[in-house]
Amino acid sequence: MITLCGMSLSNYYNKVKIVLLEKGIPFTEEVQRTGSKDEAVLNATPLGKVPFIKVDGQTLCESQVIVDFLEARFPEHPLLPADPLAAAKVRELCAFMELYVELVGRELYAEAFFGGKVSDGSKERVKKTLERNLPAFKRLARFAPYAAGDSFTLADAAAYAALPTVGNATRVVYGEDLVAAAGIDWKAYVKMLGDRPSLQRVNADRKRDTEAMAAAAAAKKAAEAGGQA
Ligand SMILES: N[C@@H](CCC(=O)N[C@@H](CS)C(=O)NCC(=O)O)C(=O)O
Repeated sequence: MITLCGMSLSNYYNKVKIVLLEKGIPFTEEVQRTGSKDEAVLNATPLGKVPFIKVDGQTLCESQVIVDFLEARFPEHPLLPADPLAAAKVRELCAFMELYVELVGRELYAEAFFGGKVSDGSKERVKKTLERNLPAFKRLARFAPYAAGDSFTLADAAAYAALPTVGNATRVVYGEDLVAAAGIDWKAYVKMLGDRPSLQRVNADRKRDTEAMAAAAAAKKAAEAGGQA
C-alpha cells in the first residue's frame, strides 16, 4: 500500500493524488506539513517539501519522479502513451510547465495566498518572465482537449494543479490573470475536466481542509482575544 504524505493545499501533492486516483491505485494519506524538522521526514524529503510517498519500506520525493514511478509500477490505466517519443512529449510538457510556469509563478504565492509580501522588484521580474514563458508554454501545449492531446495524461495532472494556481496568483498580485492573458483559457480547461471523479475528490478534500484551517485560525484568534480581555 502506498502512503501519500503532504497536504491537500499543495498543488504538487494534488498532482500526485490525481494520478493515484486516475490509475485506481490504492493509497492512504498522511498529513505532513512543509518545513518539518523531523529526522525521519527530512530523510524522506531533505528540503522538507511535500509531497513524498512511502512505498515498500522506502520513501520517494519529487512529484514528477513519483508519478513516473507510479506509471512504471502500475501500468494499467496508463497516463502516458506507449510510444516512447509520444511519452517523452508528455514529459516535455510537464517539465516545461514546472520549470517555466509553476516555479516562476510560485514566487508570488506568499503574497497572493498566504498574507505575505513580495518585493516590487521580484514582482516586476516575475511578470516579465511569465510574459515570456507563458506564450512559450502555450506553443508547446495542445489543449486538444487535453493538455498534451486527445487523452488525459500526466500533463493534465500537472496542469490542473499548476495553471489555476499561477493564474489566480497573478490576478491577485497584478490585477490581471497572466495565464489567461497569454491566451491559455485555463478556466474552460478546468471546467472540461470538472466531471472527473479524481478531480472532484481532490477539490472536495482541499475545500474541506481549507475550511478546517480557517476555522482553527478563527478559534485561535478568538481564544487569544478572550485571554487578553
Ligand atoms: N519539485 C517539488 C516541489 C514541491 C514543493 O515545492 N512543494 C511545496 C508545497 S506545494 C512545498 O513543500 N513548499 C515548502 C518549501 O518549499 O519549503 C515536487 O515536484 O515535488
